[in-house]
Amino acid sequence: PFLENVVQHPDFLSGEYDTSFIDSRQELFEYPKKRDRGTRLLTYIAQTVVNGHPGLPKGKKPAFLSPRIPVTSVKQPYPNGTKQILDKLGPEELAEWIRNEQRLLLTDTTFRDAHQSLFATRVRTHDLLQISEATGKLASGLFSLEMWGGATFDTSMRFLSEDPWERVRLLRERIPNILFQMLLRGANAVGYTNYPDNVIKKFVQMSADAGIDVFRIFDSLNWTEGMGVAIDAVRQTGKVAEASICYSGDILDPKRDKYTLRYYVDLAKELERMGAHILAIKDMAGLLKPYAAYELIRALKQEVGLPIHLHTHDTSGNQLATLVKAYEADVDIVDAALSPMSGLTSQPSLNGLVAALEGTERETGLDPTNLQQMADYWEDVRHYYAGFESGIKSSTAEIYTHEMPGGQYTNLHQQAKAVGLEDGWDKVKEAYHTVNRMFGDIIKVTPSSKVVGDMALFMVRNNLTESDIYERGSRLDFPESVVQFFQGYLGQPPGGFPEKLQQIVLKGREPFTCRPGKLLPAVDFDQVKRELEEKAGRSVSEWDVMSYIMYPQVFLDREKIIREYGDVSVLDTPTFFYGLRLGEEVAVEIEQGKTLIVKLMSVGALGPDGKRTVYFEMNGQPREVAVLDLS
Ligand code: 3PY
Ligand code: ZN
Repeated sequence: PFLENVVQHPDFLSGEYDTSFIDSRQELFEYPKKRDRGTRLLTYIAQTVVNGHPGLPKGKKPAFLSPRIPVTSVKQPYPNGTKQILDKLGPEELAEWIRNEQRLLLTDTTFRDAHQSLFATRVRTHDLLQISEATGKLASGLFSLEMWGGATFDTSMRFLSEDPWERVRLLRERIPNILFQMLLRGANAVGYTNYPDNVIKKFVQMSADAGIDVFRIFDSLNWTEGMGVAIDAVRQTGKVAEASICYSGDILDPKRDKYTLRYYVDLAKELERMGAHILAIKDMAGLLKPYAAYELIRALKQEVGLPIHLHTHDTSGNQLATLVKAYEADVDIVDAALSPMSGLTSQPSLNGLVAALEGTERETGLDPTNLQQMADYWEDVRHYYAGFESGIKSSTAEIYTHEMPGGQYTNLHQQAKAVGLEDGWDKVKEAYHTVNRMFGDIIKVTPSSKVVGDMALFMVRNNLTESDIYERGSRLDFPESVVQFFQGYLGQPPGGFPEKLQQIVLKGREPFTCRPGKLLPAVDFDQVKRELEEKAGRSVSEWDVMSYIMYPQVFLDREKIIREYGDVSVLDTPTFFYGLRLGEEVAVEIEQGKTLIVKLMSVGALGPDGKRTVYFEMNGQPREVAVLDLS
């Protein structure tokens, strides 16, 4: 342990030591009682049994059926798919292939947006891995799997104690044939604020190295200047730059004259000039009505040379009709989710769409029986996450009024509840609409949607009306995200900021109109690495450094968990969320070929030290761990 302490010491690692290194560092002689992986996992399970998992009721582990994992033979090879086309031909020729393809192509969003929009992005890598080989073999005709980016980066660390990079690498090993697609928030990467240019470039390169093929890039205000660095970075990796226009308003409503058909066509042409390989229509709130989709896609097909990829959310219940009208207008690719993970704030049903188009000229070529097997799996697995479901039971045409993105709708609902505004949810939705108007009718998608949400919550919580803001604004402390937005940290909205409100919010601070990336100093990755090693007390990888740059505190919090419990991603999901029932036994594969059989025997009484001893059997041997009872 002494040598281990020396070689892991941050000063030693950074080379900042001299001959007094050992004498002057007492901590080198402090040897932690090394706890093996088994003990750490038992501690996690004991902790979950005694105190529950954050956000879930404790001590009530529901009964779950084993998920139906489709049986595929290891001998059955993976059929070639779009991944092989990209690897062989490169992005330009892939785009050409898409344009010439007779079939309507599909992206399955089950691994990313579906669970982001339905239950707060909680799906664990464990559950993705169990279905990944079957996905590669049964659905090899998909255009892509949207499986990373957006909120998954943050939440996988924050709530699941996982390494987001590991997720991509493990999935890539098991799905070698279908393109992997991520959602990249332009200059905001996978965060909520602009990053320096060198961070965006490196993030893109690392994502490509980890296994991402298609980068769906958007700017939360449709400000193309904020997208250029990311588009160029993707082009340099040889991967696919799919640039998005974010859809808001209603092109068929003459009263909504800010986001018109002309506006979108001009935007699309600009993205084509900037080097996009594919054009995405990102309808994050599900506002693109069926006949508007037809007009928009027809116009884009006429005026832009890029393949068109449509993404929408089914919050209104109208969006299968939108996909069908888009199909009639010759859209190239559309997004959908496997049926048990579809509908409401998620994407329309992939199984439903495939069936609807059967026998038509551009049918998808996907096998409905195979897709049903995959759907069966997700039907079972969704139950694990019931505790995170939003409770929203029906579609709503109210979406056309408040225009809240699918991924935010459920989240803001939770946030409203958390601050005691459950009854005020109607008020929050109304305030959201008001704030959007006050901000000048902006594009609302992460992170601009978060700014609108923060301001709406602020107004409801403080009982403020629109006129209160104008009359008493100089004495109000606005949320930090709102101040930053009006300063220009998210870029510039079409038509600029409403000046009066901007002055009220900024209180004399100077706004800027240039690209924030130009102002932000470049990050010194070596220096951050040293800083992180100091804080973490271990040597870290460049993947760790990037995760830390994106989410410093979340990364450090995860470090603590890993130190305490080890790698908890190896646990099955019911055990991860609910621990074990008395007498229940599970097998935990901690590495390939190494399995622990864990059985919960009993939970002891509360001791004078506030702890409970939890008794297990591990591989037949009695084991016990004591954990603090926090109740
Ligand atoms: C995200 O940025 O996470 C989104 O899903 C936006 O729609
Ligand atoms: Zn979406």
